[in-house]
Order: sequence, then structure tokens, then C-alpha cells
Amino acid sequence: MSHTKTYKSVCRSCHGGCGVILSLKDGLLVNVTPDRKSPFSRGYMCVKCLNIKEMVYHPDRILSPLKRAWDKEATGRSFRGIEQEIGGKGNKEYPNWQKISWDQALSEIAEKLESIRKESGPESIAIGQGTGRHHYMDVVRFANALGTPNWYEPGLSNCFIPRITVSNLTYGRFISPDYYGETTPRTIIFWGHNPLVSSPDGEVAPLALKALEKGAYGIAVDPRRSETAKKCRMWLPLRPGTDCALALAMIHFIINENLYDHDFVENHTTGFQELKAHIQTFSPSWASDVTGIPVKLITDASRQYAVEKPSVLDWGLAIEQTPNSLQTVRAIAILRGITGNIDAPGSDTFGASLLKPYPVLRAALSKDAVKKRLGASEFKLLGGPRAFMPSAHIPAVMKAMQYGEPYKIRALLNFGSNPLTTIANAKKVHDAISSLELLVVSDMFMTPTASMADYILPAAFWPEVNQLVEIPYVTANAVMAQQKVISVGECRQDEEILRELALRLDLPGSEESLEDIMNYRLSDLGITFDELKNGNSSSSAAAATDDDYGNTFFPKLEYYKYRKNKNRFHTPSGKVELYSKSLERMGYEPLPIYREPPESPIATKKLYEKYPLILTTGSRRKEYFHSDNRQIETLRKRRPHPVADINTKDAKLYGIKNGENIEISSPRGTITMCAFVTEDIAQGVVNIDHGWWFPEKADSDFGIWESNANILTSDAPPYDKAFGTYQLRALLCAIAPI
Ligand SMILES: Nc1nc2c(c(=O)[nH]1)N[C@H]1C(S)=C(S)[C@@H](COP(=O)(O)OP(=O)(O)OC[C@H]3O[C@@H](n4cnc5c(=O)[nH]c(N)nc54)[C@H](O)[C@@H]3O)O[C@H]1N2
Ligand SMILES: Nc1nc2c(c(=O)[nH]1)N[C@H]1C(S)=C(S)[C@@H](COP(=O)(O)OP(=O)(O)OC[C@H]3O[C@@H](n4cnc5c(=O)[nH]c(N)nc54)[C@H](O)[C@@H]3O)O[C@H]1N2
Ligand code: SF4
Ligand SMILES: [Mo]
Repeated sequence: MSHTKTYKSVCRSCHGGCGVILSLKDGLLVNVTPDRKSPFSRGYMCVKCLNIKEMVYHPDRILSPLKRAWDKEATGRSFRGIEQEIGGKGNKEYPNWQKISWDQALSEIAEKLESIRKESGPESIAIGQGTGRHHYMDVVRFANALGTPNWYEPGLSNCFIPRITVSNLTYGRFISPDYYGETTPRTIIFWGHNPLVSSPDGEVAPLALKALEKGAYGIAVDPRRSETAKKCRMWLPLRPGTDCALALAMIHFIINENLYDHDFVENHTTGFQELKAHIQTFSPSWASDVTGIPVKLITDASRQYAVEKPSVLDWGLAIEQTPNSLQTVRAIAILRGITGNIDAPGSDTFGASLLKPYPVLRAALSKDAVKKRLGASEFKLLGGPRAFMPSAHIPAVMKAMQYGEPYKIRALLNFGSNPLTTIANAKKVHDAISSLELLVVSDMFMTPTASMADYILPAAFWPEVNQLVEIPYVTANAVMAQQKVISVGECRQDEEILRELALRLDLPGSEESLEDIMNYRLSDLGITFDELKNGNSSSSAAAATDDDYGNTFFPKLEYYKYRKNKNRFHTPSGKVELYSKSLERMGYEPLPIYREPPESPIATKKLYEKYPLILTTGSRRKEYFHSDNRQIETLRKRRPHPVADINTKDAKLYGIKNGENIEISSPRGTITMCAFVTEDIAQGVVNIDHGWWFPEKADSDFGIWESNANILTSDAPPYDKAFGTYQLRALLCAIAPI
């Protein structure tokens, strides 16, 4: 008689972090329920995870390696994702593809990589990957071992790297909100961030929500009254792309009104006098004109944050998607420094960094290869030696693929990413990918990108995967084990695929298994992956936790860690660097300055006449993780179409009704979306979904040219000078009914 067995794991249908219990019967996943004992998610689970069985056993899943069976020489690369149902539902075949064994796929790919590497050097092989999934650091490790400096991810310059780098430069380490300890913040600013939808992304939604419910005063800086803004007491609906102006004015007000933390500033910061002189021109009334936020809201928010402490400044992605990302993030970071909201209970804290860093084999990359990293000499904090995680600049990689400048990128290995939907200027991405000699895609589904490949490798999904999960990212106050409980078809975990390739190519590090790596990372805690996974609380390390959380290691948080370090922060001066000499030495402004978005009512007045609305893209939606999940029926029913949020007054002006299809145009193209007419967006701003393609339209290019936000975005210069950030938000657009 079979019975149900349960396993504790961690959901990773997004960046991951919610505790789950997976139930199995006869080797099949039959149920997934929230883990009420998880100290982070505390019984919370979102719709993506609730419908995980549909994803795992979806009839469209690719279950074995596929090899291109059409004549590329004759027709060129094109979308070849058409499927046929053979023998009833659930048995999909792809007539343009041949099923092959893992051994054949890996051996053929390794052979091709080896010959390209010999002929043109390892830099001619690019490695692309998607955002923060289980295999993330392993892909970086593989790129280093292979000897190519040209790995990239569509986040990085446009996501998270500016926040991490600026934190390191300003405070010495990355910082994240303290929703984990016993002290509830009194004030929380959600700045360009909507964690109640996008969590876990540094914090977990239920904990942020609990802080608000316990009385924290919420302030949302967002052109949209987002799900999080609706729970806040104050909403600052700014013009997209003007965040730096707002932050400068807040610094101005806090300093000039003497609301700053004198003790912290005197003892723990450098450059206060220079900062004070610098911000004098950036008054709240100046910022009000730039941002569109009334002066009183700016000053009230500044006073609240500076005075009603401890305060959290929970910053999000929106501050990183314009070509002034370095200075925007710096200006916001300085607010913590002048108010002393650093590493105190209930403020932003440094975290415990429990794990040893992932062994990415950085030393395996030759000096010569490092010099060839595309875009690195220009964007020093993205690709240079001082970069947190040096990577290539995507527009430069695309150019090298398409035009062979400065050298030809001949092959791309793409893990868990759908660049046709997630990189700016999708048409260019398509042309660049079309010029590749070899394209290998690891994915679970036939995506538009996968359908152009030479080989598709069937990836395992998270219930089929072992890995360590850190919460929050980078700072790791806790470590959890995600565990493999099922196998589906011939699908393999990406780390395994990478190791198999590494073994065939005889790369450094290939002797180490994933388990070796996980155990090495856990070694400071005196615990193994197996012990963590099994919730082995009798092990010495697990016994050190305050509570029995099962598969989670979560020691008590420590605060004011700099005090233990002789009152020194991990910066060159040992202080919080309001004025950054490091930036100055690299040729960047040491104090933050505001730059108007390159495409805006002020910067491009003529263009604004033709495109009279401000476009922002990509606010997260609960049902989807970027381009994922469009084939999951339950989720698709909840959100069947791509949506554009438009203010009621704008809708009236352009004759648009709620729920009807409209055209949205930018200087780069036109797409169609469904209008959502609402008061919850600033007048003059249009917010559109990103990541859209239509799995059901395999016979017409997956509808990739219909509603893809990245047809409207720009990969062209100017870029942020340090990170190479391109423009995904704060662009211009026009709208019209169809
Ligand atoms: N216009 C606009 N564009 C944006 C953004 C925006 O706000 N606006 N945001 C940007 C940001 S911040 C980011 S981080 C990027 C994200 O960009 P990407 O990371 O490219 O996005 P995804 O759509 O998540 O990539 C998903 C693919 O990975 C597959 N997948 C899921 N899990 C696994 C796995 O375990 N293994 C493998 N091999 N495949 C898996 C999915 O099936 C899917 O096809 O998008 C960026 N693009
Ligand atoms: N469900 C789900 N969760 C996700 C993801 C997903 O695709 N789906 N993606 C994950 C990834 S990779 C990331 S990076 C995070 C991002 O998650 P968040 O950091 O929360 O970012 P977004 O939701 O993209 O945008 C946050 C808010 O910024 C606002 N905004 C738009 N333009 C501007 C602007 O110019 N200034 C300001 N201040 N606000 C602006 C939007 O209206 C939105 O409400 O989410 C992660 N979590
Ligand atoms: S928020 Fe993310 S980790 Fe939590 S249940 Fe949803 S998809 Fe999973
Ligand atoms: Mo991201």
C-alpha cells in the first residue's frame, strides 16, 4: 500500500525563499503546502507556487534533449517551435527537432565548443543566463573555467548590481531591511519597490506586511499606487526617472533642518561638509518641479524618515533602470548615512553572511581573457576589476554577435533566460542571436529563444533540484535547503549539465560535485547539506539555532557589527563614505548629481510632442516571473493579457476605455496591450507589463512582436557611466485606441 511522504523544501518559482512542504505519493508530487514553521514566509505562499504541479507535469515540458533538424544553411535561424500532438494529450512532439540522448547532446556540444575555443579563443563563446535561479553562481563558475569573460545576465547593469556596488562603496557591505529581528521599524520607505508582489527579493512579503500592520509608517515612492503603496500612509507619485532629484532634496532638507544624526555623522561618516555644500542647490522646491511631487510631501517624508527611527529604506529595481543609476542609487544610499539608519535593530542591517562565497574559480580566467571582456574598460563597475561580479555589457555582446566587432561571438550558451523578451530592443536581440553559429538553450519549455537553438537541454525545475538558498540575498541571515524530491522525464539540474560539459572539456574544477560545493559553503557552520536538508537539529550546528525550523539555519541576528570591528566599516576610510574617493579615483562623480532621463519632456522636447506620455515598464505581477508561466492555465486565466496601466484623465483625453486593446508606441516600435484605466497611476505615465509572448502561437513567431515591452525600450547610448545601464524605464510613448 502506498502512502504519502512529505519533504520540507524552499519554493523557487521566483527568486525563492518561501518554505514549502512537498507531498509525494508513488514518486509523484501530489501536493504542495506552505511551511508554517518557516521563520520567513510563516505559512505564506503565492499563486505561482500554489500551481506548481501544473508547471512540473505540464504537457509542454521538454523531457529529453533536442537537436535542430531543419536546414539552417537554407533557411537561416527562425522560430521553430511548432508542436504536434501525437497519440492524444500529453504527448507532444516537435517536428523540427530530433530527440537525442544526453550523451550525444553533451558530447556534440563539447566538441563544437572545443573547436570554436581553439579557432577563435574562449572569448568567442558567450554565456547568457537569467536572473537569480538556483544555478546562477554555477554558470559564472563555468564561464570562468571555460576561460570566457563574456558572461551576462539581463539583470546586473539594470538590476541589483548598482545597489550592491553602491552599498559596498558607501558602507563597505551590502545592506538589507531588518524585518527579521524583534524590533519593528517605525518608518519604512518603499522606494521604487513593490515587495508585496515582488518578494522574496531581499525580504519576504509577509514580514514587510507584518511590519506595516504593527504600525510602521509606510511611504511609497512610486508613480503607481502599487499593492505596497496601498498599505502605506504616504504616496509620493513621482515622474519616472527622477528619483535622484527627490533623494537630493531629501538630503538637503534633512541637513538644512538639522534633522540628521549628529553623533553618527561625526563619528562614522566622511565627507559631510562637502555633501552639505554640494546639496545646497537641490532644494525641495527644485525637486518638486523636477519630480512632480508637492513640496510638502517631500519635506514630510524626509522628516518622518529622519526623525521617526528606526527607519528602513527598502529600495527596489526602479532606481536602477535609467542611465543615471549609479548616482541615483548613491543619493538614496546617503540618506541612510546621514540619519544613522545602519545596522541598528529595525533599520537596514548588514546581515550575517553565513555561507562561504560560491567558488566561482575567478583565478581560472586568464589576464588576457579579462582584458577582452566586452564593455569592461568603459563600464568599470559592471565589468572591471572593481566590479562586484564582473560581467560583459549586453549591448556590446549583441554587437559582437551580429557584426563581429571588436571580434566575433560565435556561440551562446543560454541558461534559464528568454532574452528575446527580457533584453532591451528585442529586434536587435533577434538579429544578434540569428547570426550565431551555435546556440544552446537550457530551459523547461519551448520558448521563442529556445525555438531558435541548435540544441535544447531539458532543465529540471525546483522540486527536482538540490541547492542552498540564502535569505536575504547577498547578506544571508539564514540558509535553507531546497531539495530534490522528484525526477521528470530526462530533465537535469543545470549544475549537473554544466559539470557534465566541464568534464568533457576537462575544465578546472570539474572534479568537484555540486554536493562538494554546497558542503564547502556550509563548512563554517559545521553542518553538511544532508544535515540541513533533513532538518537534523541534533547536529551541533543546527542545535545552535534558537528554534527548530527544520531545513533552515537561522541564528540570532547581531547588530552594530562595526562596533566589534573597532568601530570601523569595511570601507577604505573605515567610515560611511558620503563623499566617495573610490568613485573619484575611477573617474566618476564622488557626490551624487541629477541627470534628466535622456528621453523626457525636458531633454527631448520635440520628441515629447510626438510621444507625449512617460513610459515605464515591467512592474512585477503576482502570476508571472518575467516571461515564465504564460502556459500555466490557472495563472493565465487570472491574467490573460498583457496590460497597460493608464490614468483616468489620460484615458479620457485619448478616447480609451477600460479593458480595450490599445496601441503603445515609442520611437522604436509599436505594441498592443489591454488598457487598465485607473486612478492609481500618476497622470501622464503609462506602465506596461514586460515578458510577454504567447506559447499558444508557436506557428506565428509565438506572437513575440505583438506585446513585448522590449520592442519599445532602448539599448542605445547614453548608458550609465559606471554600470552601462540602458533604458527600461522613464522613456516616452504615445497611446491610441485600436
Ligand atoms: N522591459 C523590461 N525588461 C526587463 C525588466 C523590466 O523591468 N522591464 N526587468 C529586467 C530584470 S530586473 C531581469 S532580472 C530580467 C530577467 O530576465 P530573464 O532571467 O531572462 O527572465 P526570465 O523570463 O525569468 O527567464 C526565464 C526562462 O528561464 C526558464 N527557467 C525557469 N527556471 C529554470 C531553471 O531552473 N533552469 C533553466 N535552465 N531554465 C529555467 C523559464 O522557463 C524561462 O524561459 O529581465 C529584465 N527585463
Ligand atoms: N511575481 C514576480 N516577482 C518578481 C519578479 C517577477 O517577474 N514576478 N521579478 C524579480 C526580479 S528579477 C526583480 S529585479 C524584482 C523587482 O521587484 P521590485 O524591486 O519590486 O520592482 P518592480 O516591481 O519592477 O517595480 C517596483 C515599482 O517601481 C515603480 N516604478 C516604475 N518606474 C519607476 C521610477 O522611475 N521610479 C520609482 N521610484 N518607481 C518606479 C513601479 O510602478 C513598481 O510599483 O522582482 C523579483 N520578483
Ligand atoms: S513568493 Fe516566490 S518563493 Fe514565495 S511562494 Fe511565491 S513564487 Fe514561491
Ligand atoms: Mo531583476
